[in-house]
Parts: sequence; structure tokens; C-alpha cells
Amino acid sequence: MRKFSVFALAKEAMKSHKGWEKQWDNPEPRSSYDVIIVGAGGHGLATAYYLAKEHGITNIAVLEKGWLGGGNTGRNTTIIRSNYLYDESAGIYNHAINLWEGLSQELNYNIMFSQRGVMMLQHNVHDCQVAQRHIHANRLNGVDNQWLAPEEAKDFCPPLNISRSARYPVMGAALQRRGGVARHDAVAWGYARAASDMGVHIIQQCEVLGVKRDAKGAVTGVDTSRGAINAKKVGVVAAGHTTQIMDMAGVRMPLESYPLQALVSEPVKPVFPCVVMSNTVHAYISQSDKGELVIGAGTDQYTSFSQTGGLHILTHTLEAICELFPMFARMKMLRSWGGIVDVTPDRSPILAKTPIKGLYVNCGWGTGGFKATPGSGNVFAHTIANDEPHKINAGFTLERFRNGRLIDEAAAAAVAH
Ligand code: FAD
Ligand code: PYC
Repeated sequence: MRKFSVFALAKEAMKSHKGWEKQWDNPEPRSSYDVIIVGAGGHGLATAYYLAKEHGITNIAVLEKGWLGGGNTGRNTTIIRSNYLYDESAGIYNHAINLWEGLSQELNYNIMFSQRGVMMLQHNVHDCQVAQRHIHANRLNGVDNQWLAPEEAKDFCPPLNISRSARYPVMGAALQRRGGVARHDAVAWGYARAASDMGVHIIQQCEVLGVKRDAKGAVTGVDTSRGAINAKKVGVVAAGHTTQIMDMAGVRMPLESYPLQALVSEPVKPVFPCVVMSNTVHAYISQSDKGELVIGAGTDQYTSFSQTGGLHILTHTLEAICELFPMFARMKMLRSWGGIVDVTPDRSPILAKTPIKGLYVNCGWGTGGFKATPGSGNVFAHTIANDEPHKINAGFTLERFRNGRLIDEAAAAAVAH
């Protein structure tokens, strides 16, 4: 039921678009394409869009086992920010924010990007020191971030409880004003419509079951639930399922998959002006344009491919939210859901060529890849088109887990894992 209604909604949204029937109505796959992208989440669709727009490659199939945007792209809490510690991260997340700022116009689709500010709360001395280190590093990289005292944090977000007697009192906050939120499924639909317009095939209900290689080991295509499809280049952009697909190609990935959950409240009038996150108490919150409070939790402690996480994780998150924002204690929750996130040892993504000719991988965004969607698709398209990384993703290699050039963003990831 749920699958059908989301699919129907997406089709409805496309109807206003001239010519949508041609590529959108789940075309029969051709026997061969120049490029196959596995996964029609935001990153896969953005990759196809930039391949077509910036590299003139339009003979592309995006293969999706479910429906477009039905993975983590349509399940996340939509927080966008670029306040990470290292230069590589500043490069990619700022590239993304620059693209977010013009994306509604570029796609001619309202993705509802709203730069209302992301405030990250700090609850102990160590938190404060780490946050201030991030603020200084961010500023050196041209990323806006500022320190707020508890009273300033409350001015910015009036529902915040800054009582000293709270179990985890707010001792300060880091505020990135340029951060914010966007409507997640609109991002998938906007990229899909624009890519489809340039001739890209978006093929749903088409699960990749195998990766085909020739005698020399190079990629020749994929086996799918709708038959074999040939291509000399295959980009895997399958988030929590990356290990399964890369296993099909014989590549072992430094990834673990975990459930991550979120939930929304009943809709209420505008009451919450910004995005607030707390790594220490494992909670983050904003208010959607529909009026629902959008609340996210930490990952489960155990690896799993289940899109449902433990109830105790949600309970813990709601307790933390009620302590930080006592006025929400009597709100009713409408629904909760989970996604499967793929986590690397250094909590940074892999956006790279692989040891197999013609096989490329974009994964490891863990709990935080929504914010990167446009930047990631843009540089991954460059990597596939030119068979070499863009300078922005040059550091996000697979080799770093062998040579030790890690980009350790565990503290900036902001969500417990
Ligand atoms: P997805 O959207 O998951 O797309 C991958 C697609 O691949 C899926 O549609 C899947 O069905 C498909 N697929 C898998 N296997 C196959 C196969 N064999 N054949 C064909 N298709 C296949 N990030 C943020 O920046 N901010 C946030 O606030 C945030 N909150 C989050 C909250 C939750 C609850 C969750 C789960 C994630 C959150 N994230 C957040 C992370 C973010 O959602 C992801 O990093 C990002 O959406 C990944 O996008 P993607 O396109 O790579 O993956
Ligand atoms: O990366 O900002 C983030 C995030 C928020 C919630 C989940 N991930």
C-alpha cells in the first residue's frame, strides 16, 4: 500500500511536466547504456543529472529496486549544514551548500530550501572545547559558524530550556546560520524530472542482482530483476545496501549498515524557528512547513538491514527532547520510520573509482549524506565521466583505509553511532 501511494504521488507530481510519460513511466530497459547508476536516491539521481547536463552523457539508466527517493533520501530529517572539521569535508559540504542555494531555480522545482540556521548544543566542558575547535577550523575554511552563550542560544530558539538544573544543561552552542533544511522528496523528484527531460531512463522496480565483468575483470553491465543490461561504466549509489552490491563485484567495502530512525509529531502552528541538534543527548529537531515537529534519533547499536530500529532508542530521544523543550511534552507523535545508513570507520564518505575498471562507488555518507546531495552528485558525475576524481572528492578514496589518510569526522557527524 505504502509503496503504491508514494509511487502514485511521485507520478502525479511529474504530470505537469511536458513529455513526462516518455522516460518517467518506468520505461522498459534498453539492452545497453553508456552509464548505469544503481540507486535512485538523491545522490544517484543528482549524478545522472550532472552527467547529462555537464558532461553531455545522456544514454544513462538509473536502476532502482523500489521507488525513487524511497531509500534514505525520503526518510531523513533534511538537515543541511557544512560545519565539519577537515579541509576535505569543508570542500564537499560547502560545494553542496553553494549548489543548494540555486537548486530550486536550476531544476525549476521548489525544493523548499530554507536557511533557518542549525544550532548544535553543547552540554559539558569537553563538548564546548570540541565545538570551539570546529568553529575555528570552519572559519579558516570560509565556513560560517559562531559560538553562542546559553542566553544567546535561547534568544535564537525561544522554546529551549537553559535551566542549570537540567540533567544535561546547555553550556553553549555552535550556530551555522547558513545551514537549514529542504524538502527531501522534492529533491529526488526535481533531479529525476530534470534528468528525465534530458533523456535519462529512470527505471523503478528494477533490482540489481549481479555485476557482470569480462575476462580481464572490467565491468560489462549488471544482471537485474528485469534482465541483463550492458554498460561499460556502473556507478553504485545505494547507501545502506552498498556492501551487498559491491560483494556482487567481488569488492569488500569498509562499511557497516545500521538502522537510523526519525519521527514526526502532529502538525501545529509555527513554533520552532530553526534546527537544533545535540550530539550528547542524541536528538535533533526542526519544524516542517506542514507544521510537524521533525525529530531524529541515534543509530541502533547493532548492524542490521532492517528499516526499523529499536523502540528504546526513540524513547530515549523523546525524553531528551522533552527535557530540552518542556513545552513539547504533551505533543502527540504521528509516525516513526527507519532507514539503513552505511558507516565508514572515519565517518566520511567514499566517492571514488574502485579497483575494478568501470566500477565507481559513492557511499559511506552514514547518518549525514542528505546535506551533500547536490555536491556529491556533481563531483561523482565528474569522476565517472573523466575516470578520475574531481579535486573536491580526491581525498574520499577507498585507499585511505589502507594508507591511513583518514578524514575523521566522528565528532562533526553529530549523530550518535
Ligand atoms: P538512498 O536515498 O538510500 O538511495 C539509494 C537507493 O538505492 C535506494 O532507493 C535503494 O532502494 C536503492 N538500492 C539499494 N539496493 C539496490 C539494488 N540492489 N538495486 C537497485 N537499487 C537498489 N543526512 C543529512 O544530511 N541530514 C539529516 O538530517 C539526515 N537525517 C537522517 C535521518 C534518518 C532517519 C536517516 C535514515 C538518514 C538521515 N540522513 C541525514 C542521511 C541521509 O538520508 C543519507 O545519507 C542520504 O539520503 C543518502 O542518499 P543516497 O541517495 O545515497 O541513498
Ligand atoms: O548530519 O546533520 C546531520 C544529521 C542530522 C540528523 C541526521 N544527520
